[in-house]
Amino acid sequence: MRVTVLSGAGMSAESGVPTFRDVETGLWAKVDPYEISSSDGWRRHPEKVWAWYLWRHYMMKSVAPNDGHRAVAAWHDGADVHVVTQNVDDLHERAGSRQVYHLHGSLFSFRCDRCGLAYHGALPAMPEPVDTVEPPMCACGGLIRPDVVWFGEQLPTAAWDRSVEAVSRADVAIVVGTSSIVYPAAGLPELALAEGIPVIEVNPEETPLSDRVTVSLRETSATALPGLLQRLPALLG
Ligand code: BJW
Ligand code: ZN
Repeated sequence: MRVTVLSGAGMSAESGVPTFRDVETGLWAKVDPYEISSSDGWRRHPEKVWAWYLWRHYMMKSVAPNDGHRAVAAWHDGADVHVVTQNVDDLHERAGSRQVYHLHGSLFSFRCDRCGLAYHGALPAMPEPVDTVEPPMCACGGLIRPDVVWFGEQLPTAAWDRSVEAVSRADVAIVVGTSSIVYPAAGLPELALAEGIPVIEVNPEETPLSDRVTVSLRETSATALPGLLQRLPALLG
């Protein structure tokens, strides 16, 4: 059985990582996404963007995988599992998943915004958010940025290609914890459906995808994913 998991921020919510769009607790309840997570925002005020990502980097180092991540990792024992994630954390890998494709990059990798050189320098601890921190400068004069994908930027080609292949070859796609509004990632479940592959959505809330999927489970990831592989025959008939 080939299972492709497509995960978003809700996958890590029960690990204590805030989602983006929750009205009260979401990251973007406090900051404007197009100021803080776009290439234009970076050009306008890199010191604001850098401070925000240092805080998120610090937060992500202190969290642990939840039962949802662990369930997906355990599926590797009996199935060919591929994980396509929009998340920039490393919780799937830390739970033990092996074939993980990061569509929106990683918050554990940094590079120069001009020459692309990887940055391995120390990062200041940032337990609380602050307004501004000057980003380090590369020898070429560029600025060090997180290796994540902002609005208006292309997704990494290799991760995208592997994700498309993993979806196209899947027997079932499981979409977990994403609002399914950010493209091109949100096009992957549509691709599965167009190819006749069953899609199961796990999300406590309705999304624009909900009325098109094969099965919609209104549960959280840490509740629904343990045992889901065993439930598949009953769910898919
Ligand atoms: C639970 C739960 C629990 C809670 N269990 N579930 C108009 C139409 C179509 C496209 C566009 C358009 N205008 C512009 C675009 C393109 C744009 C886009 O899609 N915009 C739309 C928002 C309109 N896309 C791009 O720009 C992409 N690039 C691109 O298209 O390149 C081509 C191009 C190049 C040049 C010019 C033009 C085009 C890049 C997108 C990059 C997104 N980057 C971010 C930031 C990454 C770094 C970081 O982490 O800071 O990625 S934005 C943010 O959104 C982040 C996420 O990965 C992404 C998706 O969010 P996600 O994961 O869905 O989280 P939420 O918060 O939205 O949802 C959480 C869900 O979990 C909710 O449904 C909850 O109910 C649920 N949940 N608890 C299960 N316990
Ligand atoms: Zn450089």
